[in-house]
Amino acid sequence: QTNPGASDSEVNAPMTFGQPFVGTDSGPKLIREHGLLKNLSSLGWRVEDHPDLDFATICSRADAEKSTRDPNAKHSQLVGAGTKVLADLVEDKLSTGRFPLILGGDHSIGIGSLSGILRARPETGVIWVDAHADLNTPSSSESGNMHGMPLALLMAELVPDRRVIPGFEWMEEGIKPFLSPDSLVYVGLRDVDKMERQYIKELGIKAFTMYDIDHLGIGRVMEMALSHLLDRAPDRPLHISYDIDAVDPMYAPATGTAVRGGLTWREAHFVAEHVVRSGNLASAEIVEVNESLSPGSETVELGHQLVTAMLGEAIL
Ligand code: Z70
Ligand code: MN
Ligand code: MN
Ligand code: MN
Repeated sequence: QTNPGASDSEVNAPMTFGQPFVGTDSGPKLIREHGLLKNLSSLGWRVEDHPDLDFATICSRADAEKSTRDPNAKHSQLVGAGTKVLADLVEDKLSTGRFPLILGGDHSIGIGSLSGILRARPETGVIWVDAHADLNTPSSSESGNMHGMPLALLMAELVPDRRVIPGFEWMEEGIKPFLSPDSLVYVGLRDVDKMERQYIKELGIKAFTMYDIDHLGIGRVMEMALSHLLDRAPDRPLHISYDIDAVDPMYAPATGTAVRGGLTWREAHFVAEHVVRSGNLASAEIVEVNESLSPGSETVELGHQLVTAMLGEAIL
């Protein structure tokens, strides 16, 4: 499968403030050093390698403006400032016809990526591959870590006015990016908080947990996931947000919140390979690779392979 003349824009978003560990910002650099550019070129992409977003500078300005409100969203000024910049960049790449490939960083960057995507193409369907639901609101979160909140911040049903979270006032300006609960599908869930479980049920969000993957197999699960998003809107664009912790820690130990009982090496690849085959994939993201938590493991290699698969590499 090649993409002759297709243009891809690699956006590097080395965010760390959405979670407690250092090292999550090394993901883009390591995946790039693995030969990603050459790989994507040989798949037919014209790659535009965007320099790393400089969150240290963007966020230090935000830090100086720190508010006294306490929304139980740690570093919300920093995450807010960083994701605002990412949203503008992703929106711009999409509206000029490019395919944004976003390398994280922790999963709080999803707030920025999806805001940009939904402003450019509000009808986008989202496949969220993760051990976690990332659906906490600042008030439901037990940790206060913003990488556990991106999807809630995008749903009007859960956070109707984002101005209550310091740093996120920008989400209420201009086109407000909201994700409809029926435009989201989860794959790989196995560590869901009590309130998240309630939200998933109340909002009727389609979720394929590890139980479903054991029961039906990954092939059937991915068919059902895509048919949920595409049956009623066969031409809509799709976005995949791939948290490396969806994969079993046997293969991807270098991540902040490893949870046993995840996707195998092949299941992890299949998810990416199958989404590409729909022909609707318009943007992709990989997050939470943190080499420093398990140095020398094959996690970076896996992350690199999953990105390559999401950009169209097939076995034959
Ligand atoms: C938990 C929380 C989370 C990623 C951990 C964990 C969230 N539900 N997300 N690792 N990527 O803190 O809200
Ligand atoms: Mn490699
Ligand atoms: Mn996540
Ligand atoms: Mn996760």
